[in-house]
Amino acid sequence: MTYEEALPLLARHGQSHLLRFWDELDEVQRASLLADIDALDFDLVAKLYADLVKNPVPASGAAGSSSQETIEPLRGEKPSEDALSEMGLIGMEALRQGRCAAFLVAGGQGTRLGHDGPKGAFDIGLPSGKSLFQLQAERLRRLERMAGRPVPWYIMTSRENHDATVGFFREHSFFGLNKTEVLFFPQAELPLVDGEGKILLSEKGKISLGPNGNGGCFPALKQSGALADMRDRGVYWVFTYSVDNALVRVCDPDFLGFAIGSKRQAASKAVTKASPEERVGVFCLRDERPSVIEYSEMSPEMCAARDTEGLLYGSANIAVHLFRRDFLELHADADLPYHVAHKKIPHVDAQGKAVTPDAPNAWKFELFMFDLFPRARAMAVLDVERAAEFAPVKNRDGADSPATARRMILDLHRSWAVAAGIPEATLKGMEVEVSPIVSYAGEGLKPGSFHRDEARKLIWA
Ligand code: UD2
Repeated sequence: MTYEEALPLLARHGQSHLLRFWDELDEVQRASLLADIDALDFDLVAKLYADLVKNPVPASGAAGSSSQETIEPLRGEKPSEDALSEMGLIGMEALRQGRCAAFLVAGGQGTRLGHDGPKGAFDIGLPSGKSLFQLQAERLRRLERMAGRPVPWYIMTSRENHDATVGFFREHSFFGLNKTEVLFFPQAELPLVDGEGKILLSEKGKISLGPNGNGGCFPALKQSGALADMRDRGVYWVFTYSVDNALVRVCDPDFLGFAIGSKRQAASKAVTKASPEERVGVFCLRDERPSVIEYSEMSPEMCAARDTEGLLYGSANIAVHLFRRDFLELHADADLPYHVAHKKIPHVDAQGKAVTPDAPNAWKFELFMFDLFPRARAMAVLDVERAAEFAPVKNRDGADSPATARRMILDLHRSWAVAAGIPEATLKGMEVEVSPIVSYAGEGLKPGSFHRDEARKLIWA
């Protein structure tokens, strides 16, 4: 696109300010700015601004929202131990047949953590110093050893963190995985807009862009060729999950067996919501369709509602899903609803001065991956134990922080050591960490598996 072509296009959309600093830009900056303008869907941005900012409809699920939709709680299933181990055998057989792939959505910017690299590269402070990526890679390595074949791992990045993510895996030799089984691709971006719908500039020659939400993973799967690659490999189930759960059981055989047995197109894991204000989506039926309503869109009444068992909307989404590949192929281009968030976005103002706002100043538009659920005829929700499977790393400190995730992992591994026959007295005053390569979920451990490091007050396997 040339400057002369950009001018009328921007004028038509009221975005002429994007070329305001043209004369101050060098050739490289000009080419990059024109490329970004050429790639932008101005009609979509105008529609999102009009529908979600200018004339917003009440947040979905908010009490008294305009539509007359019905909303009811959707509770998960709790199979017995025996049933679950039966499901585990079915899931492991599916892994042996190469029917399952891991799909990590890792394009988020992790701003709440205050970490500027890819969130998966974050070291949560375990004695081993392993990053979130390494913990997940080693869980896959353990599964591969049990299944006797590799599990392909697709990783969605964003433009901001793609190179750093790929670089981190290369630096660590893919954590021992075969690099032909680890495939990266970026999701699409959307611009940030101010209260008037004007697209922000992050620098004089750069449009303020951000990843389009984890729901951008479906079109990205298709456009990157990853979905076709899965088909060529005979993948039938796509285990889709968030990078920032330090306890995530990647391609969990029990969950895979549960989904296979459900004969449904989609399945998800749930934990009991910890409190009305916990920042998690909740499962529900909206007009009878399986859905999740995000914490940012629940009304206070909905958060606080209780029944005899506790919170009425107490089945919390932990962003651990299984989708059938054919279901994803059917809906890769689904017109999912956009969600909007008011954010503090640094930018340059009309005078070209860099501004770091101390209050939200811009609107971010995002797609949510759980919005695919209503397109499934029905879905299966598996209740799992929070202490064993959900340790979010969201904030620098306090709740859902590296410290709380570290504590949860070490507590869980201590319980594995006790179950393996290590006396409590031996563990007193010691930290216990078990490598995922040695044990996926506490299986196969015996006293002989463990080593002691007195100096570090550490028992490890
Ligand atoms: C997510 C869930 C929420 C609950 C919570 C538990 C969604 C929409 N919300 O909330 O219901 O399960 O996690 O921890 O799933 N990501 C991308 N691209 C993006 C934005 C995010 O890949 O454009 C990834 C991100 O890297 C992470 C995951 O999505 O792996 C969730 O991140 P988030 O910060 O968007 O979601 P959060 O924590 O607000």
